[in-house]
Amino acid sequence: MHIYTFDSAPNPRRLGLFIAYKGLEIPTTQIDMRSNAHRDEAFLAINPMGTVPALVTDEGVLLTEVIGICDYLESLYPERPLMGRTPLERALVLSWDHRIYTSLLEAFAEMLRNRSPAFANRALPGPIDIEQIPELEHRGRKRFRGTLELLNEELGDQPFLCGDSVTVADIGLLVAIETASWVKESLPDSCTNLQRWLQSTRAALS
Ligand SMILES: N[C@@H](CCC(=O)N[C@@H](CS)C(=O)NCC(=O)O)C(=O)O
Repeated sequence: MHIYTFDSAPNPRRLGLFIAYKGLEIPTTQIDMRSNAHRDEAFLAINPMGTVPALVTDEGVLLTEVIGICDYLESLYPERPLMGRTPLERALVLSWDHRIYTSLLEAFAEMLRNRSPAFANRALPGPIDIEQIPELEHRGRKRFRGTLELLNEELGDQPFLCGDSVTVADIGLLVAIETASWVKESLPDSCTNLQRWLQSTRAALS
């Protein structure tokens, strides 16, 4: 199998932390997004979506979604599980991951991509050129902040999002928080449960 990625971007980072935690070594090519290599014909021939990360299996099948790639790797390499140990845990992990993706990572992308000239006509990732809607920056900011406060309440004194073990959902939340400075956001000090969770999650993944 082969992975195409760009380590410093948020979605690639989700996959990178997953792979590092499991201690996997997978042949990898960096697609330099700063020079728009993800939009080059050579990469589009591999992944017509033009997004990273992407994994091509030994059978030649393309996987383009982080959660799908993680699920595949978890099935192949079940040691050091990150997607739950029982059917119910797995359902909870997938639900949390989806929620973190839609409420935080998409809110982050809304802030990042709807004002900056660097993303003119590129308001959404992928092959379709889409114009910016500047008002979405405000909506993304409101959603991002509100979601952190909600999560802080819901987490309470639980060690991780899905209970006692770190999972792929925690990785998504960690990446959203650690990348927030790109859009001048951060985890408020008042979110004390999440502050504690952040330390535990960094330690669990290191
Ligand atoms: N739904 C994809 C999202 C992948 C994605 O949006 N990746 C960004 C980098 S963080 C990208 O490739 N952007 C390409 C672009 O901006 O055109 C996933 O879950 O992996």
